[in-house]
Amino acid sequence: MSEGAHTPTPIGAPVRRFPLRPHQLVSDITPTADVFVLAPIGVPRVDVAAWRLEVAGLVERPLTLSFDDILQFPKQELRAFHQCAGDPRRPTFATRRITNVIWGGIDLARVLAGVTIKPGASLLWASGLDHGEYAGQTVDAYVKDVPLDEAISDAFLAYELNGAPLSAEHGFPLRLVMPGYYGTNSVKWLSRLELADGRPQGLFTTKLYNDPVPPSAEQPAGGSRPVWRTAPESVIVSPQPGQQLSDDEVQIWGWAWAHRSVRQVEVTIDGGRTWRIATLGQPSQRSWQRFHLSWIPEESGPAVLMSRATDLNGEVQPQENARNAIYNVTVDVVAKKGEG
Ligand SMILES: Nc1nc2c(c(=O)[nH]1)N[C@H]1C(S)=C(S)[C@@H](COP(=O)(O)O)O[C@H]1N2
Ligand SMILES: [Mo]
Repeated sequence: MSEGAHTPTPIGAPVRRFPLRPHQLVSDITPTADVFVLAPIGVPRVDVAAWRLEVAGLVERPLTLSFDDILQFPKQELRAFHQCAGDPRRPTFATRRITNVIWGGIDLARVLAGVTIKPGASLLWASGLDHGEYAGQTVDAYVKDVPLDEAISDAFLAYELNGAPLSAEHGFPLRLVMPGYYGTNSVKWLSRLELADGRPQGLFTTKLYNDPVPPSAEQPAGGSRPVWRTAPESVIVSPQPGQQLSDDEVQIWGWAWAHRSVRQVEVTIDGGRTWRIATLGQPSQRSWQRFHLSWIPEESGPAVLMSRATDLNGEVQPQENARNAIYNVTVDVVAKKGEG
């Protein structure tokens, strides 16, 4: 590789696109055209022949890989939910930007096997090629970090989405995917991985994407926590808001997900007074899980349906004021039987 001056990658216009509402999440695998796009700094136009991935930092043997080098590893697939945490400045606002996709690429561990990690490395930094203006500030790269141990066991380098090459918007030619983590950690247009012993000091790991943690006995002044592992969450897909139901049996169904899968979903048909345990499917790899509950409406009038997920650690979806707050659907029941 030539060591010439670094020409900044040309950047196209920013894109923010969120096509689907919860009741539109009808397929298990979200079609690529319906996958949200978050490129707030802009979409880099990468010349794949000149593109390189550097692996550096606390390693004995730094690496520089071309796209052809990446393609030499046998291709793997990863089914995983893909969720945007929402505006980092509004951590308690639920946006429900959720999809479920199939990534094609390789486990990060395949690449790290070649570098020999030095003692003390605890975080993996990932840099994207986008640069420009974000929230009134100038940034020269999108840089994120994730815990190294979990990156070694879980992280994926993706060059395909749902069986087709990654589009420019989704991170061409290569992106990081941290399954079970909020989408912000899955750095697109990946150019550099660095193993480090502390957090990077950029905008996206300091001022942004750190949730406030309330004061506690251990931390009297309170603190902050990186937006990493996905909190338990669920949405009802059907029935949809405003739908008219009769008193025939209906299937209430939807999706539930969490960092390391959901162990229980409960559904209420009376606005939260009583909860019933829904039937819950197993995740395929790191995908979301389908839940369903059959219900025979009895009384005419509006009914408020909600679902709430519990993850493997026993953490339950909160009612409100949270990114993963419970979603509700009001339906209109018109009963035929037993009415005058
Ligand atoms: N380089 C880079 N990677 C990025 C971002 C970004 O702005 N720049 N946005 C992140 C955020 S906030 C999300 S939610 C996901 C969105 O991925 P998608 O557009 O492919 O759906 O990419 C993440 N990776
Ligand atoms: Mo996001």
